[in-house]
Amino acid sequence: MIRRTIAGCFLGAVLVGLIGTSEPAKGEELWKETPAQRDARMQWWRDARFGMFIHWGLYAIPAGEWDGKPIAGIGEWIMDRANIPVADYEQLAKQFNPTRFDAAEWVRIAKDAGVKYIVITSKHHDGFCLFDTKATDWDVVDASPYGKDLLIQLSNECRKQGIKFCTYYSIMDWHHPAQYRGSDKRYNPTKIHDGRKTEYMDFMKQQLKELLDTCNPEVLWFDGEWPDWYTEPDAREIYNYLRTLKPELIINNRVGKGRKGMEGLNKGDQEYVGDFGTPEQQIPATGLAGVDWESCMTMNDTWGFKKDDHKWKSTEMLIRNLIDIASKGGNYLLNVGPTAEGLIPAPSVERLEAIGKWMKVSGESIYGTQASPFAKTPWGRCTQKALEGGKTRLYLHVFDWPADGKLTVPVKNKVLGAECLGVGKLDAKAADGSVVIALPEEAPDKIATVIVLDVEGAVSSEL
Ligand code: JFZ
Repeated sequence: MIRRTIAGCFLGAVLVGLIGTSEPAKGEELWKETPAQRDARMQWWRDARFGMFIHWGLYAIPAGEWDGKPIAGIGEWIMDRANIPVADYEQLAKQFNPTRFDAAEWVRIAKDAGVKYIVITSKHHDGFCLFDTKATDWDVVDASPYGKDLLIQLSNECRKQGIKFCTYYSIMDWHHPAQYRGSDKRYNPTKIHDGRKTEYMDFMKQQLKELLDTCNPEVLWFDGEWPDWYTEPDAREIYNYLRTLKPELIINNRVGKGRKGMEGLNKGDQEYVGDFGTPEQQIPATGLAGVDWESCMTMNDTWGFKKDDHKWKSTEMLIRNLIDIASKGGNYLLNVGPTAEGLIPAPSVERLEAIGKWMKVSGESIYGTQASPFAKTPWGRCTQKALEGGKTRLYLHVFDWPADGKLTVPVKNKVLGAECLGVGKLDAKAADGSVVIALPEEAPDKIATVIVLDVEGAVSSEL
């Protein structure tokens, strides 16, 4: 099942040859690849631009309520927020029976929305595993009546339907016996029992290898890296371990301690491991210069399902967020929190369908594009693609339809043609150092209409 690139096999073979084992020595610097190697590894991810996050676990059962009281905050944190002892929380597993879970349906919903990859929680902070781990019985197969590995089903279905399977893994673990609550009796951040760190590092490695062997994820999306006992050298060990097992694997910045400055990779005095930045619930104003990044965001106010959270963002906001992020050179990881029965909530499905409808007409303005060349576009956003022969295709996402029917684009390049996606050819002429495109009277899409403008040469920012 595990596929490797030729370059990856070669790298792996050299390493095995050098150190005589598949596990690299501590300090081995696998992340120091050439820019060309890195570009090749990141290519599919950069082109994808849109992914679906799935936060699913036992917390979907209480769904934001404990002892008959609503618990404030994000749903997957209920164990911490309601101060639930481990033994009480463990009782939830006996009720976890998502009989309505249908992997094919989830992947269909994702694919129809236009996402190119999914990232699902394999283990959140509560430690409960959605896969059949041999490292503990605290998993869906051993502890729940459902009794089947959820991630194998989903990963198989992703491959069948042609989207990438990726998985989230929390380093902080409120259930593992090597970790315990701090003196303030909070779960966050955990402390580690004296002398038990190696045990926990080995536990993580065992689980991560199991995930690679059974689900073969394309991205490992770490989280919960902030407890003090987990250090940057630990992060390097985990990063190297994984890239040795699967050289083409992509790993987010939360594997290490470099999550600073809009959660990009802080390249100041120290070099941190991790392949992309992870701004959370925010879109960096001008992107993150020099690093790959992905904004993860919720559709309402929680990641894990909460039955009383109805604060859904509008379809307009979600589509414009996707465009905004692409125009700044990032990816959008949009979350759903399925119910304990295994259903993606209807308001999420509706919104994903609407995004999919927009993507069917205008998706080429998102996939495989680069950040806008312009600092300012008062009517909306812009993405671009390099065409053969040094030409440039600009995708102009119009949010505010000009009342005079003229779209002014600040380029001096020779115009090769213009078109409105889903509508047809438009007239475009040079005028006073800009290009003016004659638009239809009414916006064909009130949320965002995409105008394609092809020009000679590269476009440099003048505004
Ligand atoms: C983390 C998780 O805690 C959360 O449950 C969710 O999975 C999200 C995607 O990632 O969110 C965090 C983590 C740390 C902080 C804030 C949000 N923090 O330290 O302020």
